[in-house]
Amino acid sequence: MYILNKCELAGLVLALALFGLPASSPARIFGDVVTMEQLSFHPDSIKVPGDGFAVLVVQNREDGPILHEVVSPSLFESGTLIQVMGTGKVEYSGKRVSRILLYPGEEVVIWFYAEKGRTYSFQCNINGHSMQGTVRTS
Ligand SMILES: [Cu+2]
Repeated sequence: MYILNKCELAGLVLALALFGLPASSPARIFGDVVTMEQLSFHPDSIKVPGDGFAVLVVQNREDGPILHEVVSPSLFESGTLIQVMGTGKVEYSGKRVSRILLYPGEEVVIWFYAEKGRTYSFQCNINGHSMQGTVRTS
């Protein structure tokens, strides 16, 4: 069996997103949307099919000038994370994504491979925030 490498996977996912789905609904194209509002993630738990590609969109929708971060050792680990895109600032530790900073109005699109039976958690702990979200797989 031929196994795609990560770049090919990302290209495939991107091609599917751009050409394979109806253009009417951005949410459908880009996957599950989690917003940051009033210092929490909404919804704080989402479910995606296991053993497949998943797309998590995180948007900072605060009314005030509140900076948030997305930190996720499980989502950002090698073998899971495929690509990160968006208007936020992505920080790296070596080659790994360490966190994503989002100002109000910014969003990030996280492409990853969701393994069956896993729970991927993500957090924002900046400035004393204690925000917690999870992606569960079926
Ligand atoms: Cu925050």
